[in-house]
Amino acid sequence: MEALEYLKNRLDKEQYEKIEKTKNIALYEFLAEYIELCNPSKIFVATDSEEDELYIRNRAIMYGEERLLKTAGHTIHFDNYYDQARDKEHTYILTPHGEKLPYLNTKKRDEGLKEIREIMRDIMKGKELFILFFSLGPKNSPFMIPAVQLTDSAYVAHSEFMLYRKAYEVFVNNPSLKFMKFVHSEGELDERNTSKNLDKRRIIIDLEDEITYAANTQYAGNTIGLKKPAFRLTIARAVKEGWLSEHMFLMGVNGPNGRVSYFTGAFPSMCGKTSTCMLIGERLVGDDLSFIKIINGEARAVNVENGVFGIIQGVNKEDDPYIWEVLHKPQEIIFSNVLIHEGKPYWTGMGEEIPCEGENHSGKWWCGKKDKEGNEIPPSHKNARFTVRLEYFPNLDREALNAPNGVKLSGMIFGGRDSDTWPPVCESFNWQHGVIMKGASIESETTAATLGKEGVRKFNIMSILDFMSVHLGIYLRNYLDFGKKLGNPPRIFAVNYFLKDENGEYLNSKLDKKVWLKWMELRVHNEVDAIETPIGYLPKYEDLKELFKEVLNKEYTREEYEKQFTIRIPRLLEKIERIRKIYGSMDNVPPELFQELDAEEKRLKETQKKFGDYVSPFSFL
Ligand code: SPV
Ligand code: MN
Repeated sequence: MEALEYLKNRLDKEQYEKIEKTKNIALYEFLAEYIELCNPSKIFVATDSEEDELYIRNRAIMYGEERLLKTAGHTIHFDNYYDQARDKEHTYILTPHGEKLPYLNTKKRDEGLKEIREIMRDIMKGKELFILFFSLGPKNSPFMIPAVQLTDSAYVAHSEFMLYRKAYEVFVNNPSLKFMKFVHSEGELDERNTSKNLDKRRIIIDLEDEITYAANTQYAGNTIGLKKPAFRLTIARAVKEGWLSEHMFLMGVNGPNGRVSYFTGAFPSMCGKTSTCMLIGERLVGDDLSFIKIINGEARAVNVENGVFGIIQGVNKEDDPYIWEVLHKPQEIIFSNVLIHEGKPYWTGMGEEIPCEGENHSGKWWCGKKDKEGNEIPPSHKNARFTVRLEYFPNLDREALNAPNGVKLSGMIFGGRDSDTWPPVCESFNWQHGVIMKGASIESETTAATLGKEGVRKFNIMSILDFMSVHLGIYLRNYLDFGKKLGNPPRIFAVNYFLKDENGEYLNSKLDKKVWLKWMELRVHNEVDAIETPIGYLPKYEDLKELFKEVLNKEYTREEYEKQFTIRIPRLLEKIERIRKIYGSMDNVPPELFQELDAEEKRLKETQKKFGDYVSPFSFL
């Protein structure tokens, strides 16, 4: 009880009592250790009360991390000009002896802990520490992972209240509660209230103690412990316990006669993840992270979160009516790294004229302004975002969001930006085929929005590569085994919204994805037939023709269908070769992976012999 004694000395009576009420000794020890290390000058403990939440909102304004905008409830937060995205380079997974992972940086545990402790010593001097309690997944459910966040950023604390389920009461009701731990400090701030010491920016993931650290950064993808730091912990925990923690949206697709079927979807960024789960007329449950567990013999899924930290670039009235509506109401919204002019937010691609002056992530801004490197600064950063609660969305499936046992998962969708290989939609033969040939084979072409060459294919297994805190082979082993435990595992689909013809023209319109979803919905209930091809099941022309008419009131021609669904054998064979090479260079890869690659290659080569390089879907009838 030394820890409790220590806390009594460091906290005001009112704050101390909130902690003491939990009777959680592990919590006392955690808090005492990090208060001693970071040495804040003031400490606030947030319960689940409205009053405590309001205190934090006000602190964000008082400390200048957020500023009020014209519309009630709207605020703006800026991150440092060089702190606009996840810092992969300075994110480390700690491993016992510094063992390497195929794609992420690792560090020897002792050394990593020593380094972060040095960086964090006295880092909160002069600052206020916020102690916060949340749950990953629905509270008091088989999915719940309780979590405690320590942060000296009122912006981070405020964001978490919008994005996660409050859980102080859960702690109070269960003194032996185990929890994940997140420690963040924005470090010293500059005159714009953004993190100053970016050279000491670190994100450290300690899988052993299930604790993460973030220092000298404010960008939410680095600092919101429950989001991406936690995700690296939950991937590892899921592998240990035999469930799935995925970088996936969760949505309900409306089927015939009031039926709703739930799908998860994994897409690399800028490949249609948000636009799919926000489709007009369907049901949003979550846009970023899902937990999937087996309950009573069924795969069931929940949204880990309770809010959206979404990309704002390109959000306009026509393409994103739901988001547009949410962003234009007087309700709690944090805009980050957009342009502010006369108290109003502006962003690239909003479909309105953008003023030629204002304030943005670079400070005072004007059209044509250049940065230190000589690059022209756009009005809003391409990764500028909005933070809101899910409850604001008119398309939210409230019941699904709050269901303690989640929803029955009917299908999983994998997609990437692919101009020339995959057809627009394809169903795998079975779980193993889908896991390997769809999920584990995702590649996505780089866009003009990222640095480097355009159109380069980047491997991104399950769109989770940035967070892959365990060895890929072990992750895949768990995935394959997960399906084996299910009598009727979710169907696995691949989609590609970016297929082009030989002249470089897109073969599909933005809205076609709705038709693919409706087709998948019918497939999971065995209500439409499909064509068996070497890469999986493709839709039949007649079914799509009917769906295009019904869903989009569009005449879908045989010619369009044939172009879109032609099996491009040379491209598919090249892809198999690339994927084989990637996994071939690793150890510990499940042998099923190579078996699936070989089998698909064989099927493709046989088809090639029979029909040539480019095979019309009609050939298989
Ligand atoms: C992503 O990049 O996948 C995001 C945003 O969802 S971040 O929180 O930065 O990870
Ligand atoms: Mn994400």
